Amino acid sequence: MLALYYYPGNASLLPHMMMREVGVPFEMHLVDRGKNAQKSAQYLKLNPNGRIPVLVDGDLVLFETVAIALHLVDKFPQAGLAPEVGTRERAEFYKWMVHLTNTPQAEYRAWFYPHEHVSDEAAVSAAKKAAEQRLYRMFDIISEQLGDRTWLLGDRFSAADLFLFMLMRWGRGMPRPPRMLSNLNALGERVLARRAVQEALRVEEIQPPFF
Ligand SMILES: N[C@@H](CCC(=O)N[C@@H](CS)C(=O)NCC(=O)O)C(=O)O
Repeated sequence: MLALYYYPGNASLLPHMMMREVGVPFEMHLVDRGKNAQKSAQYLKLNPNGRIPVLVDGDLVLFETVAIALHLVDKFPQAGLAPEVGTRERAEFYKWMVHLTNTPQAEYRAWFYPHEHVSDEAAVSAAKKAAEQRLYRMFDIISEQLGDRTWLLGDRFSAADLFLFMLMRWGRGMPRPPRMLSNLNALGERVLARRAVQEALRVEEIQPPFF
């Protein structure tokens, strides 16, 4: 049985939505951030970085959201969450998954945890503002790349769209949230309309606004 270590709305939401898309049975274990459980000795055995999520698949223990996502697309190819291996579309899929994780997702760390990026307490709010400006630029570029396509890969829905939805959600409290870009907003609505996504949000007790 697959087991996901999660906290509502955290990066665990991507594998959670994916497993609901697949329709596979899985267990969910709450990592109680209110009690800093992600830094507990027990959790650090699963992820020595003390970060969420972790996926346990038998004796395989995986950390890193995108590694988990890629493992799920490979393990459940019938779910069609990624194009076929070796195709041009698959390469585009890799591009988006890697871009989303090492560009906006990484930048969000600087926005959510600006104190980790500066040694001077007085510089924290400037560091957050700078991260915000970089995030705006990143979402502008994603929006330009998306253009009038339905999904990041064009006509084909993939896990990359779920990933983008989660990242848009994280920015919902910014003065200029990603949804203000009309094509991103439309993609967000399309993702939100999926039954698997609604189920994941319901189970995590996430309330509107969703993104
Ligand atoms: N690169 C990691 C980042 C994970 C990450 O930053 N998770 C956040 C929640 S979204 C977390 O665990 N924050 C709590 C902490 O850092 O103590 C991944 O993609 O899995």
